[in-house]
Amino acid sequence: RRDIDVFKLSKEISYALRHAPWEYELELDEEGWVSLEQLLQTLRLDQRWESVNEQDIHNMMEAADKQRFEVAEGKIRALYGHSVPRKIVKQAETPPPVVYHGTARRFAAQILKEGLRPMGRQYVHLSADKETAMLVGKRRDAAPVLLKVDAETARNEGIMFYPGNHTIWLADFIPPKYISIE
Ligand code: HQG
Repeated sequence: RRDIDVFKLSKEISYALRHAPWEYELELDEEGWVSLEQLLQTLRLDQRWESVNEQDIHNMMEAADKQRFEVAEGKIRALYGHSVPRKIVKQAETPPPVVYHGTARRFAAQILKEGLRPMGRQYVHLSADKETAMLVGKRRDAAPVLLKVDAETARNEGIMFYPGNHTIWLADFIPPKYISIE
């Protein structure tokens, strides 16, 4: 059996479950779940993954720096990051009073003016801690801007927040009045 590269596997499964399930003949349910067995079967059609099994999925999740997926009752879903046309249904919950968003310097002025938009994804991605937000921003800029979101006021004024994983929070849109530079 050839060794599975769990990092490449994570990238492929992220792509399948967040962006293009139809390329794998998968259909997400409204909360983003698919059958784990169906996912494994479709992956095995690719010779890189011909021997992939459920244990590999667990190894992949253990080895990851972030909690990207959830497995339960024979199903798997991506916890955040989706761009599929049908919006994944999330249950609103109370966020921490302050959440953060790391972004590139070149985007900061526009965000402060018009708010945080989901752009290519379904939801705006926020972080409960500054470190995570900075890492997110560093994907786009070596010296990212750390934005602070007054989630407590936003929530009290009707903005909904949804849990992604234990550090990531999602929102539909964050108006500029709740955003400041940290
Ligand atoms: C920016 C990764 C101009 C926003 C990460 C960001 C995260 C605006 C970019 C997760 C804007 C969108 C998501 C506005 C937002 N004007 N720019 N009004 N509003 N932006 O990748 O939050 O490793 O879709 O600041 O770690 O960077 O894949 O969102 O720079 O958790 O698991 O538009 O994806 O997780 O970029 O990252 P993205 P994100 P994984």
